[in-house]
Amino acid sequence: MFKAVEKDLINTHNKKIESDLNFDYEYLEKKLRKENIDIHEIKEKIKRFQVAVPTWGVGTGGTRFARFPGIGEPNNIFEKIEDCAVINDLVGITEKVSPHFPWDNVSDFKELKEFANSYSIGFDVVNSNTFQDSADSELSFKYGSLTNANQSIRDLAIKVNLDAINAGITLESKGLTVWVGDGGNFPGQISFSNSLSRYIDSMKKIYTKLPQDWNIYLEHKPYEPAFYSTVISDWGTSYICAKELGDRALCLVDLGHHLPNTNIEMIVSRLIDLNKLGGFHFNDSKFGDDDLDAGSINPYELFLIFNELSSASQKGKLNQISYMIDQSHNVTDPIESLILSSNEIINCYAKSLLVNYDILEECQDKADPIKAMQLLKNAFNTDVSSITAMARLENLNAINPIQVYRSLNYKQQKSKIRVTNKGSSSGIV
Ligand code: LRH
Ligand code: MN
Repeated sequence: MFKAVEKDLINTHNKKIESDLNFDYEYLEKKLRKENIDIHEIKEKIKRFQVAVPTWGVGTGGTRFARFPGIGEPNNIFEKIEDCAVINDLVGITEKVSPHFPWDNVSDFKELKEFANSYSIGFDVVNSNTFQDSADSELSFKYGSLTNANQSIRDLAIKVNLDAINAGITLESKGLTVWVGDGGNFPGQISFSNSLSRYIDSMKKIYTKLPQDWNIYLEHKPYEPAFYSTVISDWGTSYICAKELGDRALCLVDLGHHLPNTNIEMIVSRLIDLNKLGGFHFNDSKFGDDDLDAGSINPYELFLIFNELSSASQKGKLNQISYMIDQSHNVTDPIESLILSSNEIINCYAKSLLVNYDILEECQDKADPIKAMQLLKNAFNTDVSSITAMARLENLNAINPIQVYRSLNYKQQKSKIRVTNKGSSSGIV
């Protein structure tokens, strides 16, 4: 660790602001002690939290209209891992990256594993891409991948997933996320029934090839790229398919994959009770699958999701959950956005640890909504930044990661050695 950002540089910055942090931390310690909350216990839990960074998130993202790459952009998986290591050296909670195949394909995955090791970066759940055609492919996923009416195209989509698993085995990953954009743009275009049974049939062929210690994560999404019907459009369909596949098939909740005003925290509670919650793609949105920075639009919703996770965890109902970020950074430096997003996520987790869930349940059973709301709002309105910063300091990471990052002039430095692609192409990556 600290190959991307020197430990001494971080230490120098921390020294200048450590006393302010101690002041804030001691003040919060006293405040929480009055509520019988042990700040140290929370800090230790914070130190064990990890969220994976998407390799496709460190390059500037775009929309169908345009993508405006910044300077010093990473152009391949090795440069992307360098950037992910910068984030982790500064925040300490993003030790793993979630790769995407074939976007991150290399000729030697062992070499990639060693390269990442040299930065103390590991590999979390891998993602398969059957929503784009590879340049040399005769067959196309234009009319679907795992659900395509053409068996050879379904077989190709299955192969893309098995190749992702093989890459992941070398990278010591323990899971595969399958998101398919399969669907139709017009009434009558696809058979709702046949496409679903073809999906389950194809996924069974992938599931049987899953290493015994792996999980497969089914990611639902209501629309885009299909704009009339999507085969795996909601959590219910995802749950039915995961149940059909087996115990190691779980549901992944991408926060942006819900229609406006959907109560996502209730979906999380349902999937926990159904023992099928497997993971998250954290981001935020105002309208559609905007892939904005987590906690940037609706941080209270992110808190309420952790509220369900922490109350279930305290009741021993929570499986091992894969926390990942899935964002598209169109107008910011992706490294800064990922630093801020990881901080928003861990702050919401920390706030959820301030809630006394036994008292909350009493309020619910006594039909006292005001007291229940106050319990949640008090926790949400508590500034926990001194706890998450103290956890970073004690892990030798940066108290103020953005300040240290900006002092590096990192992208300027990288622009001297990395190829810069001029012009604004379109597309999310
Ligand atoms: C689909 C999605 C999926 C990824 C892709 C980059 O919208 O959320 O998780 O494969 O974005
Ligand atoms: Mn996603």
